[in-house]
Amino acid sequence: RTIAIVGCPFSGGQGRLGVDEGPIHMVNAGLVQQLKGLGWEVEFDGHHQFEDISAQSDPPIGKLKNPRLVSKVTEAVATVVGGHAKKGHLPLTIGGDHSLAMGTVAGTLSKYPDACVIWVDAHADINTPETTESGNIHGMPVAFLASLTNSSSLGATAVGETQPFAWLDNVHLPPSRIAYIGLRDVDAGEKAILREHNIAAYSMHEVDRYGIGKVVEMAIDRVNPGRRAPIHLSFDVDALDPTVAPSTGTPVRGGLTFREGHYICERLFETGLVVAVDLMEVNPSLEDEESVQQTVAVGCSLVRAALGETLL
Ligand code: DIR
Ligand code: MN
Ligand code: MN
Ligand code: MN
Repeated sequence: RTIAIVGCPFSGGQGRLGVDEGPIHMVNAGLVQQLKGLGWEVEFDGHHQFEDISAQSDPPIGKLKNPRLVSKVTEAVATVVGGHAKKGHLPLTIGGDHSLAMGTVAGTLSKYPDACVIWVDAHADINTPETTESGNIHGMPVAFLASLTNSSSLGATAVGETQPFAWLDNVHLPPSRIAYIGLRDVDAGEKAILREHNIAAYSMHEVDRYGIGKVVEMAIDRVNPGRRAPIHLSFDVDALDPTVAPSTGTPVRGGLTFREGHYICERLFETGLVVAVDLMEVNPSLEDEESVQQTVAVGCSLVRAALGETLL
């Protein structure tokens, strides 16, 4: 089996510079060799080069910041990820900010229309262009994927300009096929959306209550009842507690322990259903050097766990 690493040095879905360096640090830390060590063929032909759109030519649309840039980049990522999936390879996308998952999940769905998504994150990333308080698109990818919003609701564009994100209007991830683990910083508007659509959401409260073992089984059963559908794992490193993964743009205390994060990855791999993995939001420009090293190392080890590394 072959893994295709898609390195995505991209930060346009949020405001803090440096998250684009995440994939470069993870590859420099030896990720390719580590995955080969697990017995995989690994394809990596350098980090993705994105077309640049200057800030001046990308003013906000409604509240959305950098809409044209994020749309272009995520559409390109969808094509690349979908291309690898169609060859039977397992795309591993390293971010970069979590807006990239609009592209990765769309790519997965192009090959596996019945795929479900396990979204491991402190945040629900399900704001719509109406509910967003920050305007940062990394807080919105799930709303776009689940068609809770469409491009025509984005707000006015220039006369004659086509709506960015129109390409996502044909991507439909049913809300019944999304499960969250690790939530603890969910905006009021997002809570209403989760409730309205009865989305499977296991916050840190449920992790405390049932333990991570039970939570992962419940999450899989909610989105994948027969345990036959392909699984896309989208892991935001800020799901981990900031003591475990300090170098990330929006850390929130009270997160997953090192083992809880790894357990999720190990258990999903054991199902044999994982067809794509994302590891997002490592920002090597935040915190001191030791924190950066720690966060990069934990990012690599989460990926290894999701791709078959076992403790014994
Ligand atoms: C917040 C933070 N809900 C927003 N989201 C983050 O900007 O929409 N997602 N940090 O990872
Ligand atoms: Mn490939
Ligand atoms: Mn996220
Ligand atoms: Mn997050």
